[in-house]
This record gives sequence, C-alpha cells and structure tokens, in this order.
Amino acid sequence: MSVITIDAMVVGAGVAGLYQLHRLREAGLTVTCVDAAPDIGGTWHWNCYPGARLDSPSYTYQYWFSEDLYNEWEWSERFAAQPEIKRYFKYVANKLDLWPDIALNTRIASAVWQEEQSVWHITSECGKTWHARYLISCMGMLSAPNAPLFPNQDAFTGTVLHTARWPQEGIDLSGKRVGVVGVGATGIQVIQTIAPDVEQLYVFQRTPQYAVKMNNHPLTEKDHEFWRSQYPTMRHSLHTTFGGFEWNVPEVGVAAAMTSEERLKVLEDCWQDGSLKVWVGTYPEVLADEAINAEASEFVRAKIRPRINDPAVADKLIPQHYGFGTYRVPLETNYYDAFNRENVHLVDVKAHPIEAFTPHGLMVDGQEYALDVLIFATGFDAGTGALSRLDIRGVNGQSLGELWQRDIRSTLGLQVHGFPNLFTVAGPLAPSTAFCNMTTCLQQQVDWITDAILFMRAQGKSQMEASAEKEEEWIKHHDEVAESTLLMSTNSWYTGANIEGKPRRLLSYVGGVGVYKDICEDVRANDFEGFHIS
Ligand code: NA7
Repeated sequence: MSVITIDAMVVGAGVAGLYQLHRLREAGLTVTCVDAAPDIGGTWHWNCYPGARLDSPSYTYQYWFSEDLYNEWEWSERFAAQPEIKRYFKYVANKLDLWPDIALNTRIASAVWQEEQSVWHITSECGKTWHARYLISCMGMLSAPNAPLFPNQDAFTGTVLHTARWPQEGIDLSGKRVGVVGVGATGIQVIQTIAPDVEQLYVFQRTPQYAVKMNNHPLTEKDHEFWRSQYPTMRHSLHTTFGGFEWNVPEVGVAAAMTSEERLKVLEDCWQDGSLKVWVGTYPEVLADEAINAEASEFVRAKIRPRINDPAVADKLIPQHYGFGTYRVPLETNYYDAFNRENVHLVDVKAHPIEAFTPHGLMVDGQEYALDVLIFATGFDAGTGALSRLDIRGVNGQSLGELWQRDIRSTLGLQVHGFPNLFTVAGPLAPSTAFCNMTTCLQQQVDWITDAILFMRAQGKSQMEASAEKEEEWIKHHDEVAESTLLMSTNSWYTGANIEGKPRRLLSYVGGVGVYKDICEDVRANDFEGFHIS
C-alpha cells in the first residue's frame, strides 16, 4: 500500500480531535483525523448506554471559537443527553465541512518516530501508512475500557456488555434479569435509567458513591436568551476558574475563617444548584483539609439517607471510608430511589468479591445470581490507557506504553520527553485528565498545540520536544499540588488504583484550570521555553 504524506495526524474525532483538525486545517496544514469508530463523537459515540448524559451544564459544554456556532445551536436541557451531544458534533462537523479530512473505521496500530526526517511513520490496523510531521493524540482520557476484568467471565452464556462499547442499535432490557457491575458515574446513570424497565436488577457494588442530586430541566426561550447574553464573556471566563465551569471557588483560607454554620450554608446553596458546584465550587479546603472534608462528607450523607427506605441498604449505599469529593462525584436523579424498588437488589462485592461466573450468572459469597444480561460499568484505564494500547515509539525506539508502565510522566500533559512532535490533548498530568469541564480544557490545549506547531513552522524548524528538565519541573510541581490535597488517599481511577500494576500518581493536575492556563501561556509567551525546538 502506498504511503500518504501529511503534515499532521490527529487521532480521535471527539471534542478535541474535531477542533484540532479545524485549527490546523485553517492554518494551511494537510491534516487527517482518524477514528476507530464508525462515527464521530469520541466518548459520546461509544458511551451510548441508557441514561448517558452530561454532568457539565450543556451551555458550558461547547466550542467557543465561532460565534456562529454557539449562537445557532440550542441545547434542549440543562444537562444534555448523549444523543443530543452527538447531534451537536455532527452539526459542528457539517458547519465546518470537516468530513473530507476524517477517516472513520481506522484504528491506529503503531507510530514510530524517524529522527533523521523528523517524521512519524504511522500505521493503521488495516495496513494503511502515513508519514506525518506531527502526531496529535485526541483519544480522550476515558476511552480505553477497563475490561475484560474476570478471567472466567466467558463462562456466562448470557449477554455481556460494557457501557463504553454499548451496541449503537440499543438493546431491549425489558423483562430481563440484569446485573450491573460498577457504581461510578456511569453505573449510576445506567441503574437509575433501567431500573423501572427490567424484571430484576442486581447491582454489584464495591465502593459506594457520594452522588449529588442533579437539577436537570428543559431550557426555555428565556434560558436561551440568558445564556446567549452570557456567552461573549463566558467563553473567556470559563478558562479562569478552578474547574472550567461558569462559577469559581473562593480563595484558600476563606473556609477556615468561616463558622461551621456558614460553611454548611455554602454547601446547601451549592447543593440547591444541583450540579458539580457542590464538589468544586464551595471552598478549596473540601479537597484539602480533613476536618472540613469530614463536615462536607457528613452533609452529603445526610442528604442521601432519607432517600433510601431500608436502613440496611442505606448503610451500604452511603460511603463511610473515604471523603466526599476525593472520588469523582457523580450526579444522579433517581439513583437512590431505585433501591426502594422491589426489583432492585444491592449486592456488596467489597465484603465478598465476585467469585466466579457460571453459564447462568455469577457467584458471590456462595450464592448464584441468575442473569440474562450482565453490564460492566467498570470504567477505564484512564489518562494513559488509550495511548499505551498503541505501539508508540519515540527516540531510540523507546515505547511510550512501557515508559508509562514504569512511571507516568508528561510535561504539562502536552508532551513527553523522548517523543518529539507527539502532542497529547487530555494526556496525563493536566486538568483535562479529570478536574475540568472537558470542553474548556480541551480547547485550551488544542490552541496551545496549534500555536506550538505554527511557532515551529514560522521559525523554519521541524521538531519540538519537552526537555528532561522541564518535565521534571512539571512533575515535581504536579506532585506537590496533588499531595497537598486529600485526593491521593482514595483509591479510584484518579490515582490509577483501578488498574492492576498501574503506577500510582494523581492523573490530573489539580492546581486549577486558570492556573494551568496561565502556566501554559507563560511558556508560549517565552517562545516555548523548556521545549527544545530544532
Ligand atoms: P469508574 O468511576 O472508574 O467506576 C467504575 C466502577 O466499577 C466502580 O464502581 C468500581 O469499583 C467498579 N469496579 C471496577 N472493577 C471492579 C471489580 N473487579 N469488581 C467490582 N466492581 C468493580 O468509571 P465510570 O465509567 O463510572 O466513570 C468514569 C468517568 O466517566 C467518571 O468519573 C466521569 O468523569 C465520566 P471501585 O470504585 O473500583 O471499588
């Protein structure tokens, strides 16, 4: 097969990939954006399970580079559901005429850096080959499913599904005996949605969650007018906040100066917002000070308990052994109510892990649970998983996957030393790995990468690589910030604890979206100081 020579390859046609394609193409580069999926949308293509929905307010979850785009589009709900989000990406791809440069059903197998020519040799699983000067990963931090998990799960002869590989045509679960393994943000959306339809629902829970009540509602003409009037300022202000949302947190120290009653009032006000504001919009000490975190944890427990009729079930559903917010906080509407239904059963697989699979179901604590359908809502090998599953080889043939198997390293989450001209949007150690309203952070990173590439080209240079010193400096700062919080003490995908053998490091930078942007801007303003350009 002949080799296709292009300036840039963008891997992934989701939020970041579509924008990256647009930016580079506008700058006059030849670009191909590939995606393994048969359609665009990235995460929002694959995760089409029942109940899939945004946890970010829709009006903050969009592209900001074009007034036309955001003025023309109208979100129907405060928290849009998956089909609408996919429609949004199609609307964008059509408006920008992105389709001619998108290759779907194309899974990249390997990318090997050629030092002499400063070019990546990239090969797809079906044998297509490209030579591209720049390789930009837009594969998302949550795209490599954490599955299969159990060595003998094939023994089960019923239907097995993973939420991140849900059949696009859907599946009829009515009248079925269904098991769900996992109660993260995804499991919660699935459980609350399917509970009324299935005959029996068995929820296999290992770690309970502090889920927060979502205040979702249709958006009216008045809402549209209001948000449109906010957009011109919001498109900038989102980048200056802690979490990339439309609200910010107060300065460090404010919470300590308040009485307990005052802090609880702030929590209550944010709770009433029915959004992630109660997690990352109250005061920063919730994630850093044990006593203040304990107070917030108790506040949320007290909100959950009255929702559950059976006190024994409530005891299992309410977290006691880790602090609120140190595991990604999910939003819910009917999750706790689902456990008041006669057809919904909670099975604690912390005390008694899943033992084995049988042709008819699975075994826990010596008891067989008979099922027709088993749903794994077991999450992802986050941050590093998607890139590690490709064979990426940098300088001297070094494997990125092997490097990250030993130590998760990156510079600003944007480049890795030893891998010139490889740029990672939503790579590890940036806010976009977890602590950000994704569209805010992804656009900021795409803009930075585009500027870096254009800077190189303007200088007549062909390579850019993060220096070892810059990488070390960033990791040191990242770790210091991480260790000043309570996040490292909880086992979850945030720390890589959900994947056996994964090195422990907080995957996301938690210094704040605004702080991170300023750091990136500073590097850019100083001609990409700390990055070797040659
Ligand atoms: P998460 O948040 O990683 O949740 C995965 C769930 O699966 C969680 O409850 C896990 O329990 C559970 N799990 C994983 N392995 C097992 C085994 N072996 N046995 C039982 N239970 C298991 O993934 P989600 O898809 O829900 O959410 C990912 C992100 O998407 C979310 O944070 C948002 O940012 C959007 P554990 O907690 O590990 O005990």
